[in-house]
Amino acid sequence: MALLPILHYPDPRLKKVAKPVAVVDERVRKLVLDMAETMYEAPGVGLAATQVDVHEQIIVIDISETHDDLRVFINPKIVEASPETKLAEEGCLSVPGIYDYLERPQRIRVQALDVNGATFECEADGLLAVCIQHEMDHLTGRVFVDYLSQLKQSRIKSKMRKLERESA
Ligand code: K1U
Ligand code: ZN
Repeated sequence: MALLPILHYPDPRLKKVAKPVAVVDERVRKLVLDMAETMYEAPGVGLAATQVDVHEQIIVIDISETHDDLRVFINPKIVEASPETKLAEEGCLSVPGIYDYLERPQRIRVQALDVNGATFECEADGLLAVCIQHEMDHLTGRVFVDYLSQLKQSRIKSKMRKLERESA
């Protein structure tokens, strides 16, 4: 397994739209393992392939405290979303140190492929629902700060650029 470098906002590569995975093969399974190791090490509860500069529709999530409940979603699609919404705090490994509240559907039903290429569906609410929607946004080139006001976005961009300069 290998740790993959995570792109930081406002890197333009975070805006790329991911393509569907054509075949779930050993290459994809190795990428999933590398993404999981990268997420656990960060540490985070989710990671989208876009964040490691791979523009394919792959997400890994583990919201357990024990790091033993890895969920993998390949070519995910939201097939149902509740009309009820919920305000929840979000963070992002691509925007370290920034947290803010977004409103999203409270419950979703997702269809995806697993690591064997089999189709499955699952229902999610709470943190899992927030995380799936946040990661699926990455696959379409959206970062959670894109939903915030222009003022907040420009402050966050300045803060991130300062951090990059300091760590260079
Ligand atoms: O997409 C990402 O960068 C991962 C992100 C997922 C996420 C968390 C919370 C709400 C929405 C999406 C993170 O994992 S941020 C880090 C984080 O939340 C966390 C880190 C350590 C332990 C528990 C949570
Ligand atoms: Zn994120």
